[in-house]
Amino acid sequence: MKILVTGGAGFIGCNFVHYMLEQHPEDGIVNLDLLTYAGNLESLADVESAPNYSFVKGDIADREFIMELFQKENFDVVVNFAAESHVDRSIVDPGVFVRTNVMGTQVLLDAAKEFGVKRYHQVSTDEVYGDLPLDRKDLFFTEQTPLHTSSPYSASKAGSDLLVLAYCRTFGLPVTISRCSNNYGPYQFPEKMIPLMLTRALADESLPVYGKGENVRDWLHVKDHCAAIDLILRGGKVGEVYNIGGHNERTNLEVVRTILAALGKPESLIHFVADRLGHDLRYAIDPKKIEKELGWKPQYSFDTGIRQTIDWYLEHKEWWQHILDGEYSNYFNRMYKL
Ligand code: NAD
Ligand code: TDX
Repeated sequence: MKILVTGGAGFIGCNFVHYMLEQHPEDGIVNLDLLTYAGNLESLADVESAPNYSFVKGDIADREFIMELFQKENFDVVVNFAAESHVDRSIVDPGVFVRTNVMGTQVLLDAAKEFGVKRYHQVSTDEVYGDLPLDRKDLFFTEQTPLHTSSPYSASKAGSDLLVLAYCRTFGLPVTISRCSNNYGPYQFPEKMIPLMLTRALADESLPVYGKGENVRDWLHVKDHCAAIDLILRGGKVGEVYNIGGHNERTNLEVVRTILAALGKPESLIHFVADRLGHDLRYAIDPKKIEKELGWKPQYSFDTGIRQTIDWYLEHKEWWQHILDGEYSNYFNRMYKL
């Protein structure tokens, strides 16, 4: 299979590229990424000379470029990770979220339709379902939960999901969608909560916890997410949505305290700051469908996954230090001698 992975230089995309090259060396991977602030080729330095992997710099919203690429490469499968992904940034500048997440997705769908792609997979999020109340632990997001978004980010992701389903119903495009909970693990950009708190705690800097730290997220190890997408590509039913999550709910304060304890840092580093606008209270996935239909089971509990993630950040200081220094953006030019 020849697979186009978009956004493969980002956090989940680069883990997916690693996962697929390990699990399916018979497949070819083309990684298309615009290398925005969130794209980092240093995360793929170990695979860049693999014979079945190549990188292309480009924009999913650039129609001419995308059409030429699809014509040249003849992809069997498209997995679309490319997106603006940070909720806080969507509150400051919603426009780029609509451009990349909605319009970029539409360009990819048109190309997939035009060139007869056999499967188009959209990587979506549980945030399209809105949030759940803190005092109703019995409620979970199922695939039937209505879309009810809160932030410009989640609205743009819901918009792209609806387009994907429309291209399936109207044009018969063979699509699948996955909606997962908060990912954590190696190579996550240190603007997201876990790596932000980790890297700041290591520097003895204050940890900005929004509101009272009571909001709940349902943590999914990125490797479990990659395994789930792989299963959907191979066995998922066309036109279906699959929720992915492993029942690992924690309040933000619990997560921050776990990180501090593991690093031997004091809780006095915690600073409660003004809440995020429109802050979703609780996310919690019901993963029964993917467990039952595709036999997916998460391998990581939050306790083992977070320990391994902390160790990874401790062992890969150079990777995140380059990001904090801005050095990583020079890597592309150095590697490709531009
Ligand atoms: P990320 O921000 O780390 O990576 C996004 C990647 O997309 C970057 O490499 C960036 O350069 C690239 N990109 C951005 N705009 C582009 C464009 N116009 N053309 C080509 N490439 C472009 O994001 P992530 O956390 O890895 O998330 C990947 C996907 O998973 C996103 O679609 C996101 O909505 C979804 N998701 C993420 C999480 C999470 O917890 N991180 C949870 C649920 C769903
Ligand atoms: O400085 C912070 N302080 C804080 O209290 C940051 C950055 C976050 N938080 C809180 C907000 C959230 O309740 O931590 C929680 C997690 O925040 P993020 O890491 O920004 O993730 P979230 O907003 O939950 O969204 C993530 O999961 C779903 C991803 O960024 C999305 O791309 C994905 O769709």
